[in-house]
Amino acid sequence: MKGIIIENISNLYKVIEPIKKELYTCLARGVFKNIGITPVVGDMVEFSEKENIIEKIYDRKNYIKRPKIANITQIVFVISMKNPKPDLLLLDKQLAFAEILGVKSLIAINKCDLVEEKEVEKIFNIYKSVGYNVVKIQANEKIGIKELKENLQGQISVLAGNSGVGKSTIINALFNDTIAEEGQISEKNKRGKNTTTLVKLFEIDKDTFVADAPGFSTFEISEIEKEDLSHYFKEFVPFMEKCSYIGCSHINEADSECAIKRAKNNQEISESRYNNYCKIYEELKNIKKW
Ligand SMILES: Nc1nc2c(ncn2[C@@H]2O[C@H](COP(=O)(O)OP(=O)(O)O)[C@@H](O)[C@H]2O)c(=O)[nH]1
Ligand SMILES: [Mg+2]
Ligand SMILES: [Zn+2]
Repeated sequence: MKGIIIENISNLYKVIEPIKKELYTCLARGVFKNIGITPVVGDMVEFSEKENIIEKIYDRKNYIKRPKIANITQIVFVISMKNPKPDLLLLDKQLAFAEILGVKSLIAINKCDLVEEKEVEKIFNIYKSVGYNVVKIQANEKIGIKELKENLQGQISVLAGNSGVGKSTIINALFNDTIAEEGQISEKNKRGKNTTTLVKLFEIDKDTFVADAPGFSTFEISEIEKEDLSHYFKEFVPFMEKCSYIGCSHINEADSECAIKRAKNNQEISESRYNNYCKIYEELKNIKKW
């Protein structure tokens, strides 16, 4: 039988069989350890129904180390307008990470009730004009949840964002909308407010999974070369080839030589995105020196 691992507690794996939606609690075969691979949440696996043993792990489309999760198709970056205030440097770093990973990004701007509309619009427009999908929500009142849900359809999404931005509230709002999933709600509530480090996939609709992944706010982009960073700021790409020098850093070069700086001056690239690019570039430079 074929299934998807939706939860892992020590050596036990909860596997959902996607057609009948039956849940199986499985062990993994010892052979995986020998070949240096352990099943993780998100893995598509072959398992024996009789013995409840995972026999095979299908090739992964992608894999994130912290938290351990495989085969995601989308990351939902949650920011809140207030408490905590938006951290756009972190967001831009995370968006670059998603570009490297090759998964879709969705930005959810939460707690829109706590500030004036024009503040929300400012951030919305920065990212909308880059070409990202952006939704404005107020999770505690379930405002905007329908549009959010439309953007989750058919995807395996993981929610990322600083503590307190509203990730758990969003997951609950998504569920309350799906009456058939009551079993999963109560299981969720049982765990209460404990800050658990476990990743768990929730099926909110057919072929639609969402994971609340605590700790999924620090990203490893340190592996990338600073020279490659601009490729992952996707609105920079069309301008890059018009820079005078190959290997233009888009920082120290004169405005007359750098098409990205010119684009920033003409407001074709947002100042906020450009400044964060410079900050991340510096960070990467310092990591490498170290
Ligand atoms: N005012 C307001 N508060 C919210 C909203 N969404 C969530 N909250 C509150 O923000 C706090 C943190 O939410 P939580 O879901 O635990 O954040 P998490 O740490 O990202 O999982 C809770 O007290 C929520 O009730 C919102 O849209 N507006
Ligand atoms: Mg939470
Ligand atoms: Zn340049």
